[in-house]
Formats: sequence, structure tokens, C-alpha cells
Amino acid sequence: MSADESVTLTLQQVADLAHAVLRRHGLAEAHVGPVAATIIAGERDECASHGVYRLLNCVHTLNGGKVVPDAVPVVDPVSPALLRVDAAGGFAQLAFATGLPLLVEKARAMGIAAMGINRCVHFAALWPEIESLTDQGLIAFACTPSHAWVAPAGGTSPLFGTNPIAFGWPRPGGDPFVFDFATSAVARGEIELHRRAGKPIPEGWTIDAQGHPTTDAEAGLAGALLTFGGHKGSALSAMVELIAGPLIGDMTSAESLAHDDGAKASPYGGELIIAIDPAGFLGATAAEHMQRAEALFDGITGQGARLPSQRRFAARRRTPEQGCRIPRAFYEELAALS
Ligand code: NDP
Ligand code: PYC
Repeated sequence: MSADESVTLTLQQVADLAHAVLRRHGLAEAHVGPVAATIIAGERDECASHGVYRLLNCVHTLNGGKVVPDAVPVVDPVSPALLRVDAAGGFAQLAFATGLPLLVEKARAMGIAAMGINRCVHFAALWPEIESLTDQGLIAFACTPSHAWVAPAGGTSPLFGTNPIAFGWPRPGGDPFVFDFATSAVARGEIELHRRAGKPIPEGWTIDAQGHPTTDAEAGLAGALLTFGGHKGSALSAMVELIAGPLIGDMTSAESLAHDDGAKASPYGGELIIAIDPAGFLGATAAEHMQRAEALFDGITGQGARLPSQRRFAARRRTPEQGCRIPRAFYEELAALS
């Protein structure tokens, strides 16, 4: 991306833009902060597919009436280790923030706790949610279905969502170990970015509507994404459908796409978040064992491999000084929406 094709914004300018666009399109004040926060974090950590680009989806979803802009999440404490949050048709971020304190409290009391979020619109990366648990010394897992865009391994018709899985492990005195990826070969947002940039996509990401492999982003989006790792990603994707769908009384990705009814809004349905307190198994010896886990990370980095999220954390240290580079076309589109 040449300097002409991009603009560089400070994090404050990214924040101002996100707040202005969301407010202008009718999102209630209680949601603006939490929704903008994930978008700002996406730019800060140089995750282009889930940064300011997502504002376009938010506006489209708001304008299409596919999200309740002033939804008030309601927490149901369910049982000692479980809670549910009814997002009431709103964006997932406020529902997550509303349920988080009780999830942490239950995980500490029971050693493990799970939160099901229902009836939410989810367009975001999962790592911000994971980090809000690792920041409190908890191990975290999260997943959510999306829209039926992905063919099961061996098939050719879209059935699964891009269904991200994210995991976090707090590390003494350092960045947590966090991974967060789609169970498709790549997030659909990344393919959309290739389409917008007029770039081909790598082989293995998609098939076209006739079921043939394609490197054409437009044709791939009209066909189906492939799962990562063949049958392994396919099984993990099915797991996400099950545990963040029927298990918590919410939609599968196929149901979410049917609910969308051609609006091309962000996915609608549930999310499952699990938090584990290391002290639950280990009591006073937890710190000693968490320290022992450090040898594993040293074993990875010691041979020149990198940890997941290492790139993101490096970007996080850089962007407050250097700003965020955004394609000029997005910037102009977003500025017109603000
Ligand atoms: P990637 O395929 O880029 O995988 C991302 C993960 O793998 C990150 O944790 C990344 O760390 C890590 N990683 C990448 N390369 C390496 C490497 N060489 N060595 C070690 N770790 C590596 O992302 P996806 O396209 O699969 O997903 C992108 C985002 O899209 C996710 O945040 C996901 O939550 C989001 N998403 C959200 C959906 C929703 O419904 N809400 C649906 C689908 C995706 P790093 O960041 O440091 O590079
Ligand atoms: O990029 O696949 C994706 C996606 C779906 C919902 C949010 N992101």
C-alpha cells in the first residue's frame, strides 16, 4: 500500500471516527463505547479484517434493522458455575461486558464457569474478550458460530460459519498466550479485503459456486470457504456450531443466515465463553505450576518459532507512536458515514 493509497491515523483519530460513525447511525450510547473499543483494538493490533473495516458492517447492520441499537442485556445467574446473558438483539460487546464480572466471580468460586450469550449480533474478533479474562489471571476459551459460508470437508455447500475459536493463558509478568482464529482457512473478512483490493486469494481458501477451487475472491465469496486442516477444522467447526448453538439454545450458522434473509448483516446468535481459575485445581501451588508452563513457551520461541498474538502485541507497542495505516478508500467511505 503506497502512501497515496493509505492514510495514517492516530489511535485517537481512529477512536473519534469509530464513535462518530456509530453514533451517527443510531447506536445507543451504552453500546458505542464497547463496540468502538473492539474496533479501535483491532486497528491498534493491526488486525485489518476486524478493525475500522468492521464499521462498514456495523452501519449496514444498523441501517438494515438487523441489530437492536438500544438493547439492554439481561443476566440470568442460572447455577453456581453457569450464567446466561440475553443480549436482546444487540451487539455482543455490551452483553459480554455486562456478564463479565459474574463470570469471573463464578470461575473463582467454582474453579470453572461458563457464560452463554444469547441473541447477540457478533462481528468482532474474540481476543479482546479473551484478554479481559487473562488480565484477571484466568484461562479463557471462547467460540461463536457466524453465517453459513463454509463447506464441511468433503462437501461443497456452505453449512458452517467461519466459527472462530479463541484461547488464552495468563503469563506471569508478560503478555498472555492467546490464539484466536477462524475454523475456516481464513476469516471471511480477509477475503473481502482481497476482493476490495482486487487481489487474488491463495489456493485452498475457497471453492466457487460449482465446487471448483478458485483464487478469485469474488467467486470464492459466491461459493464456499474451506475449513482449515481439512477434516480437523471441519470437526472443530461442527463443535462450535453445537456448543455455541443448540447447547446454549441459540442458532446454528445456517439458522443465522436464514434469519438474515438476504440482508447481508452481521451474524446473529450465541457465543460460549469458558473461564478457568488455575487455583481451582491447584490451590496455593497454582503459581508454581503456571511458572512451570513458561518452559513450554520458551521451547517454542527458543527455536525461532513465534507465539500466536506475538505479532499483535508487537503492533500494540508500535501503533501508539506510529499510528494506524488505513486504506484511503475505507477512510473516505467511513469519513462520509461519520
Ligand atoms: P489467522 O489465520 O491470521 O490466525 C490468527 C491467529 O493465528 C492469531 O492468534 C495469530 O496471531 C496466529 N498466527 C498467525 N500466524 C502465526 C504464526 N506464523 N505463528 C504463530 N501464530 C500465528 O486469522 P483468521 O483469519 O483465522 O481470524 C482472524 C480474526 O477473525 C480472529 O480474530 C477471529 O476471532 C475473527 N473472526 C471472527 C468471527 C466472528 O464470527 N465473530 C468469524 C471468523 C473470524 P497474530 O495475531 O499475532 O498474528
Ligand atoms: O470474518 O468471517 C469473518 C467474520 C464473521 C463475523 C465476523 N467476522
